[in-house]
Amino acid sequence: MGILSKIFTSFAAVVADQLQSHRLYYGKVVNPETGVQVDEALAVIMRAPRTYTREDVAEINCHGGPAAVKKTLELSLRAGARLAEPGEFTKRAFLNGRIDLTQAEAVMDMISASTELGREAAVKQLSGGLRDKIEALRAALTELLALTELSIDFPEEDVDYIPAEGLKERGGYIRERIGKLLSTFEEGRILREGLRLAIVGAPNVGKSSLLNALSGSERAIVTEIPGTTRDTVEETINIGGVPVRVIDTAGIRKSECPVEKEGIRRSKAAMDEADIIILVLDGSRKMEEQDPSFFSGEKKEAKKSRIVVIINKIDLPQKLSPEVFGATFFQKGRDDVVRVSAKTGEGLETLTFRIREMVFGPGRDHASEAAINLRHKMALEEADAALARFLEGCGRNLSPEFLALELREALGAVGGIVGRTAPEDILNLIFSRFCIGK
Ligand SMILES: Nc1nc2c(ncn2[C@@H]2O[C@H](COP(=O)(O)OP(=O)(O)OP(=O)(O)O)[C@@H](O)[C@H]2O)c(=O)[nH]1
Ligand SMILES: [Mg+2]
Repeated sequence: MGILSKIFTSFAAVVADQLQSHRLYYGKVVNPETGVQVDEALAVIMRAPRTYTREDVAEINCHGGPAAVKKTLELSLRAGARLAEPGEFTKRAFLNGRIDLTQAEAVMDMISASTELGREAAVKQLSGGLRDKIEALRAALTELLALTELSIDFPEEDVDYIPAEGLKERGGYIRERIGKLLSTFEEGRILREGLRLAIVGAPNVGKSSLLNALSGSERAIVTEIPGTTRDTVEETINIGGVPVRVIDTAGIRKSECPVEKEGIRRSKAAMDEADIIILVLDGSRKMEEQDPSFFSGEKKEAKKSRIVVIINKIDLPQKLSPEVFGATFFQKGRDDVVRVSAKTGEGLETLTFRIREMVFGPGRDHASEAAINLRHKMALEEADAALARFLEGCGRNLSPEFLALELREALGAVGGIVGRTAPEDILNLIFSRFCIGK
């Protein structure tokens, strides 16, 4: 407030100290040393506790050009303000109990969201979607702990005494809920970090054309000369709301040219790192002319569901016999193959649909209620392991004291997700990920 009164004069002729809370005032930013006006601006004072951080806040909205902002900032600093550390406002909001740790993380997700789906997921988390689920888990664990401890205190009496079977059943149910949350990790990772998708295939089948068609730009060079793309080309594209890092690669064939050989090595590396591989075939040429044998056996069994086979150039007369496929490509049925033309755009919608399905699961193309991140995953796995030991202990009729220890560990891990038990270094790690003051 003091700083604001030094550098801002309201046209409403109110001294800055007496500005009403949550009311926007029109005025000017002045250099207090010279009295010279720097900019016309709007200023607002928001008194605690109805603020983002639950502390008093003063904001100046000046004109957006870099010079006006820089000068206003400079005057504020000279008047006694300091720059916020990365994530400082959100950290204060967390420390003052306005939001929990999952909501603080959601602020970061929101700032870095590059697509609608990413934004939607961040909003859900920001409004407490994940926090509520975690709090419900904590409540269930606390209840189970209370029941377990009851049998420590009153081992012989049957005041509400729950036999081991009852404890096991409840414990099993909590594990199921943890399992459901854990299963959203992959989706959360993709919405936050983007999906890595590699386009691979023989030279000249239209890989670069496909990248260009998907991104709606001329990102990669396309020519009729086989071997055009030498290095991998990356572009982040919004595919049906999913942020996708598409990697166009050099066509794979036998080559003696050292440049091409290095390109091909990079193509294979991109394939290894990809979440989804798009294998492109040229429909206007015979299979023998685009030998994809490099591909078979390249990927491990577990990853086969992550491969989309595409026949490109369907606008031309077709020479690639579809029957070849069933045998060649992992017994994939013909229905699995997506037919497109990078030139006319035909079939690209089906491809988009297929990619979304791979992210959200078959028949489901919307995001989960709450999708967890790596920190949540590690904590949930810790809780799950403790619960597994608890259940095993119940089976062996271990003494309730030991069982309660496991439950306390699970509770600690789950509590850490919302920040009830998070140590300082974890907090610093989370907030330093913010690249701006927010
Ligand atoms: N008619 C038709 N031509 C296409 C289509 N897609 C690509 N082409 C043409 O095929 C040729 C090769 O296209 P590229 O996109 O450069 O192929 P590539 O797979 O990236 O080739 P390399 O980088 O050499 O491995 C170009 O002449 C394109 O115009 C298509 O759907 N229809
Ligand atoms: Mg290319």
